[in-house]
Amino acid sequence: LVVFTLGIFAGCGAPKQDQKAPVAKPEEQKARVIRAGIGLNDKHPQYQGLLKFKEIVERETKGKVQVQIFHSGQLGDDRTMMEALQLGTQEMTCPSTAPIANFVPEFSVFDFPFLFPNTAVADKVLDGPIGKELLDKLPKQNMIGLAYWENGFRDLTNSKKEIKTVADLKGLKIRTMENKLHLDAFRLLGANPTPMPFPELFTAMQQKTVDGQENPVATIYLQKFYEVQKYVTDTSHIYSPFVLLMSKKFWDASTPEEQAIFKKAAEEARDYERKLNREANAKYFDELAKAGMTVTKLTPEARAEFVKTVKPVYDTYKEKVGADLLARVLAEIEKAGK
Ligand code: KDG
Repeated sequence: LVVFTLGIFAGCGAPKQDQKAPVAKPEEQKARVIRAGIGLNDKHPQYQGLLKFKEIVERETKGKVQVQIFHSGQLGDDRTMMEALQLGTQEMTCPSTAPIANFVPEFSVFDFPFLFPNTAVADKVLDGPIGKELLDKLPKQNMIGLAYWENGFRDLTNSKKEIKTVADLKGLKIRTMENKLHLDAFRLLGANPTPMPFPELFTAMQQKTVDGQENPVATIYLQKFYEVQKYVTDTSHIYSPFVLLMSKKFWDASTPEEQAIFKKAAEEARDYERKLNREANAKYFDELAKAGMTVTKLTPEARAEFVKTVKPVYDTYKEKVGADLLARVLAEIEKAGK
């Protein structure tokens, strides 16, 4: 009896011999999904930029490609997400160039301290031939670089004391991104730097595992770092570009028309993200003061001392990024500034 009953149930589920799998008409085919993950939260211009990217891609592909956005490190930290892109288990992310340098070392060339004089010059270099030359190195790492977005000029915060000069940094435990050049720059400044993924940072500051960190003002304000940090100084020591990255697996599985849409959407959303980001970075210093932080502006002399103290990384990292590449970046900056 048991065997008989099981036989009946098994028979129910089995497809009939003559039954064919239904063929979906093109418009009924399931949409392909881009899961885009970032470390920052949904208040940051980077998230707004991704919403713009989503809007363009979904409209132009007539819904055939859908974009889902995951903020606040829900899909992991920058390194984990880039590894997922390489494997094809996640489709997009948008890290700073600093963690990308762990995959393509040349990306550190944009992270030299006090390199870009302003955002207009940064745009010219990044959106020009050198920027493209670096993006073209990503496919070898199974990633596609769609466009440079902006994180911005990084400023310094801490919970211990006001930083007016290089000497004030002595011994402070500062979280940096996972990038050797950043670590060395902070060692030269006399700090005690420690690399840490972004999603762990807030708790580390709250629990005083680190004294301070450095990020653009938009991040400091929008991530509410003022709740756990007392002092902010406008060091602007490094300009951080973002790179909008796509998994090469997903890119290769897309039609040339779709690829063109991704590229165009990445660039349109870039202009929007940069605009919002610049507005945010201009306005949030005042907000940080209102939120109770002590805001310190470096005197020209103090700034000159910061510039001089970190200068040796230009020698140490020249060979690592390529002396020729660094020279060309410096020449482009010179040209763009004129
Ligand atoms: O979403 C991007 C962030 O994860 C990260 O790149 C932000 O500048 C950053 C940092 O300090 O980690």
